[in-house]
Amino acid sequence: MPGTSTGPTGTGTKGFNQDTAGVAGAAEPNDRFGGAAAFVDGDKDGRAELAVGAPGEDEGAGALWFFPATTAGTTVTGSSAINNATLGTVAVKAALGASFGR
Ligand SMILES: [Ca+2]
Ligand SMILES: [Ca+2]
Repeated sequence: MPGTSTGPTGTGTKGFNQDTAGVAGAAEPNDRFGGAAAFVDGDKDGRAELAVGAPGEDEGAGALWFFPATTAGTTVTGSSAINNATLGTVAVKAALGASFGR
């Protein structure tokens, strides 16, 4: 949802899920994609990338997706995903992406 000088606007709102072209994975029951989400300027370029968790992915192992930020906003192009296999963590009911600490 874009922001304006007077606040957020629905015009130009984008939505992503695992069935969006260019997004890794497939939408399945109980994925809980979007169970946690945060905008973080991880590369400190002044634009916030979107991090999305799906704690129910792979029967509760969980996974994370990252969407780049451009001057036109968040984009699927160049998005990536990580899961327990990527991180070398436990897989069973780890619920990776259930929340993002503050
Ligand atoms: Ca899935
Ligand atoms: Ca950035």
